[in-house]
Parts: sequence; structure tokens; C-alpha cells
Amino acid sequence: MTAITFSPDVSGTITDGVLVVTLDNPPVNAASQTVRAGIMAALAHLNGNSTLKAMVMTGAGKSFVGGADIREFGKPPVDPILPDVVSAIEASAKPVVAALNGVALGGGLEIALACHQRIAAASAKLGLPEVKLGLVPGAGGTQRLPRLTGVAPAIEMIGSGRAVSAKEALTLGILDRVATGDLLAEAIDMSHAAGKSMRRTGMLSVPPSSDADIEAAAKKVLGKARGQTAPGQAIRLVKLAGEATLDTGLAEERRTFLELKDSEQARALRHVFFAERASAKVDGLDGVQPRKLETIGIVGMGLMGSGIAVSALDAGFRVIAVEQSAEAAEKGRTRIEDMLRKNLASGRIDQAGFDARVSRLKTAGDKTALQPADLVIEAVFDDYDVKATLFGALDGIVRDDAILATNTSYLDPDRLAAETKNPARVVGLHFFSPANIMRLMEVVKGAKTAPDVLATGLQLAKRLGKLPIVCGVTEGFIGNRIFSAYRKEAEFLLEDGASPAEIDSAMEKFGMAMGPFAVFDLAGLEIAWARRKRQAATRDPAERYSVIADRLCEAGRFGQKAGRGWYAYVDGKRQEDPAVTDMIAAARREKGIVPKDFTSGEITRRLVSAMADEGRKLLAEGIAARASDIDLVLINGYGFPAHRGGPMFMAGIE
Ligand code: T1G
Repeated sequence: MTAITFSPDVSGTITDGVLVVTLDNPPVNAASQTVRAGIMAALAHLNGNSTLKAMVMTGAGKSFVGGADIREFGKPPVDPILPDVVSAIEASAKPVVAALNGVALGGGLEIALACHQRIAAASAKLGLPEVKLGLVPGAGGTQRLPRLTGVAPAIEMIGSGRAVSAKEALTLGILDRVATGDLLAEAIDMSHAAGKSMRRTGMLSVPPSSDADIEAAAKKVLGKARGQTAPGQAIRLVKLAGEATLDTGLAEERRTFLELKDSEQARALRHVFFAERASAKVDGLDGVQPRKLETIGIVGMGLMGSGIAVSALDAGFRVIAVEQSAEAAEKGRTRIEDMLRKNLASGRIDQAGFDARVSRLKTAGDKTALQPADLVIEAVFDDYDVKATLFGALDGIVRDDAILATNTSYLDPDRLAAETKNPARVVGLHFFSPANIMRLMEVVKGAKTAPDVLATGLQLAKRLGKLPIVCGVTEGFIGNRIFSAYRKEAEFLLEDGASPAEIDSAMEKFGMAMGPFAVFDLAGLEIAWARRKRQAATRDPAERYSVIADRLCEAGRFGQKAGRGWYAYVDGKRQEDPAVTDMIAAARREKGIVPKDFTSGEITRRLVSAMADEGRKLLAEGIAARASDIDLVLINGYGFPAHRGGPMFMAGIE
């Protein structure tokens, strides 16, 4: 069967009078200029050749089309632009059937929507994730999707950017069929019939959605948008599909897309997209094979340890979780099973999934049960002596090729490694609580951590569905060190004239999940206080220091759990407390500071700059490999708004 080359990435073969076109632009078949030109050439060939009755379009590899080529966004559009390609598909005189062999995302789904029929492999995923890049679909998605699904489901799907399974896409009316056997054979079969009743998506009328459903969908999307522009624009465009002609809708969609494409939020979210891919590239690991991982040992079944256990069970690992006694182990098992039961009740897992997880969980009140583990994570109280004693004991229990990982937030993994006979097998895996929810994991490379041990830690993080960021050894690693600088600057702002409420309000308006003082109260003030007391002897007297937080702790104001901290808490609600206002005023008088007023913008600039300054130090010390890694830590572990890009991005530090 001779192949016809339409472009470097697009070729075709002919079967039973059907032109079968394959898009092959690794790794995800992004709709680059050569892909777009190839599709146009294939359409011309189809409609210019009387022996051809129809066309089937499919992708090579695991993607149909992974979207428009994001790398083109920073540059002027190059013909043929995707909207023109999509319109040409829809206008074709002969039928075009989309055979979705894998992900069809963004422009990839927009190409499929313009086809006259759509069939997908059962494993395919379909979505319009543009809002995650600060955009709206720019090639007809906001106008064609609602013509298949109705306005309300289209608002939910486009506004959230979530991908749907082939099964759900069939239910929503996006697909005509889910393949049961050979996808291409079934698609060719469909194409024979498709010519009899050419259904052009853009010509369909929008199925009715009730106003209540539309508003409910819009409310749910906007509830999660928190400062992002694109979701609201997506909702407006989808609603327009139900009110205006296709041409009007497409024109408004294109105008909106081009406007958003150059926005600060879109630039920031593109930065985050590529940052996540860059963070996986770790120096010194090329060709290094991770060790086999099947059984994960966990020491400690408190909040963190049980969260790690659930995360590992969710990922399919066998888990051996131990406590100091049989009684404590039983309590730990109950805590883990209760978390699994919650996931069962919420529908996140089904009964078979629950049973499988429980069957892979072993708990014991004796550390010797850890002997079979391939990797052991300690999640015990963050006290050096406790962890050092444990590491020494584990040395004599686990196999020589087993990896020992510490979940410590602040202690020095190199010191802990020195407690073992083989420090090369020690790595830091800093989970963020709740460990089965939070995506971020700091993977701490100790001075003697072996490359394959580091590679295994990274692989474990990915298998757990985490975003691993490699960092060096320093107190607080990347996240907590930057958060400590953020805290210090926030307290200096108090001395200079701002109030906790003004600072929290400014940072929440900026897009932080919570303002700093609310976070400190939630986390509790005593741990930071203990650390400041530990550091007091070695603190540089010339360095600015605020005593206000110490005064709060000396007064027993340890935060929300104590009922008062930076705020007073009445029925769980935070209120400004005159006693704290007086403490701040006293601290200003002692330093002879005349308080000044700060605007929200000044507060935000000063605090984000403090984070970026600490980030510069982390880069200079070699603790962080790249500035974008630091942004990812703040976004995924500390509630920094992704649509701002991160403190390093905002400071223009590449
Ligand atoms: N454009 C350019 N490069 C892309 C890309 C894209 N759309 N998607 C992925 N890559 C690169 C990525 O940077 C990495 O490069 C490699 O491919 C593997 O990616 C007009 C405007 C498809 C689910 O948002 O969700 O269409 O690091 O590690 O885990 O309306 O990539 O190897 O050099 O993620 O197998 C909409 C984005 C675009 C989908 C595959 N589409 N991509 O996941 O691989 S906007 C998206 C993904 C748009 C239209 C609008 C995932 C994936 P490198 P990877 P993966």
C-alpha cells in the first residue's frame, strides 16, 4: 500500500476508496504548522480525487493531537492557522471521520469536532484544557462543543478544562462511537455511511439547557477560578453559541483568544506548563536505572504516615506500615482504612479498589516487619534523636539494597544518613500534608545519595502522582526556606505599619489561598518559635529581627488551635484582636518606628520580592537547580497562584 506524503508529519494511504490520514508529530502530535499544512493538503487530495469517497484521520503513537503547538504561542501566527484548517474540514464535500487513538486535547479536539463523525478508542481522553493555559479554545471549541453537548455541559467541560473518558464523551454526545475492536477498521466502516447524511457540527442547533443548569455550571466554574480571567471568558463564549450565529461566535472566540494569548496570566501559565516538564530533567541521572519498587515501608501512622500509606496504596504498591506497639499499629490501620472508606463513600474508589488496597496493606507493632520493603519512609516526630535512633535500627532490619527515606521538614538528611552504614542509600522525600492530596514532593539529594537512589525517589514520586522537585540540603529545603523569608518580611511589614488583616487581605486578593498570618495561625506558631529559639545563639545581631511572634507565643497565643494567635478565634472565625494590635504598637515604639500606611500593591510587591530574594540565594547555593523549580514549589505546596507564574517568574528571574 503506497503512502502519500502530505507534509513531513502527515501521510495517507488508501483503503476501499477511503483516504486514511495519519498525523505523526512526536511526542504528542501537537498541531504544528506542518501538521496543519498536511491536513489541508490531504483535504485537497480527498476532494480533488473522484476515486476517493471519504477520509479517516488518526494519530500515530499515544496521542491523536495533543493540542495546538504551545511553542508557537509566543510568535506571530503562521498560515494555515488552526481555525482555517478546522473550517476546511467541516466544509469538506466528502466526509471526514476522526479516529481518536489517544488524547484529543485543545486544538486536537477542535479538529475532531469539525469532522463529520467521531470514533474513539476506549482509552482515549478528550478535553479543552485551554483555561489551564490562561486561554479559551481558539479554533471553534466554544462554538462546536455546545452544539453537541448543550450549553451547561460545555460550560463545565471548557470552564474547568478537565478531560473526559471516551465513555463519558459518548454519553455527552461528543462521540458517535467508542471502538470495540480495530479502531481504524471501524472508522473506515463509518466513513462509508457518513457521506449519506453529512452532519456538519457548526450547522447543528444547540441542544437546550435550562437556565438553572447553565447558572449552576457557571457558578461551579467561577467558584474555582479565583482571580483567573479565562474561565469567565469561556463561559461567556459558550453562552454566545446558544444565542448567535456560528460565524459571529467564531469571530468573538478568535478575538478573545488572541487577546488572552498575550495576557500576563497566559504567559505565566505557559511558564508553569513548561516548568513542570523541565523539573523532570535532573543533572547526572541520564541512563541511571531506578531500583525495583514494589513494597513501600512506612514508619509512623500519624497524619503524615497514614496519608503516605494511602497515596502508596492508591498507586498500587504493597505497604508495610509500622508503629511502636501493636495497639498503636491497630489505631494506625484504622486511620488508614477510614481514609480509604471515605474515598469509597465519595466514589473515588469502588469496592473492589477498596478491597485491593486493604489486601496490600500490612501493619505491625514491630519494625522487623519492614524487612521485605524495597524503600522505607520514616514519618515519625520531627525530632533528631528519634529519627537518628530509628535510622540506626532500620540499618539492621532492611535489605542492603533497600532505600531509606526521611520525610523530615527541617532536619539535616546528611546527619541522618551518617547514622547508617550506607549513607548512599538515604534520600529525603518531603511530602506535604495531606500527603494523599498534595501534589508536591521535595526530593532531597543528600551529599552521599547515590544516583540510582535519587532516580528511585523521583520514580516513586511520579508513580504516586506527585510533582517531584529535586533540592539540596539546607534548613527548610526550598519551600520552607522561602516561606520563612516570607514570614519574616510579613512581620517586618507589621513593624513598619501594616496590620495582620491588611497583609492577609492583600495576599488573598493577589491570589494566595490564604494570607500569611492566617496560615501561621492554622499551622500553629510553636514550631517556628522553637526553631527561632534554637537559632537565637547563632543569629546575626546586625540582622533585622521582629520579636512580635515571640511575644505572642510567650503569651500562650499559639494560633487557631489555642483559640488565639495573630487573631482571636470565635466559633472558628478569625477576628482582629486589640491585644495583638497593642503588641505590634509596642514593638514599633521600642524600635522608634513611625508606622506608615501600605497599599495592597506595596504589600504584595514587598512579600513576593522577599520570596524571590530567598530564591536567588537558593540558586546561588545550588540548592535549587533552576528558578522555575522554585516557582513550582511555591505554587504546588504553598498556594501561590499559578496564574501569576511564581515569585521567580514575577521577578523576571529565568
Ligand atoms: N505543544 C507543544 N509541546 C507540547 C504540547 C503542546 N500542546 N503538549 C506537550 N508538549 C511537549 C511537552 O512540553 C514535552 O516536551 C513533551 O511534549 C511531552 O509532554 C487552539 C490554543 C498531551 C497529555 O494543553 O497535557 O490547543 O519536555 O511530558 O505526560 O484551542 O503533554 O519532552 O521537550 O506532558 O505523555 C492545549 C498539553 C494547547 C495539552 C501528554 N493542549 N499537553 O502528556 O507528555 S492550547 C494542552 C499535555 C490549544 C487551541 C488551543 C500533555 C499530554 P519535552 P508530557 P505526557
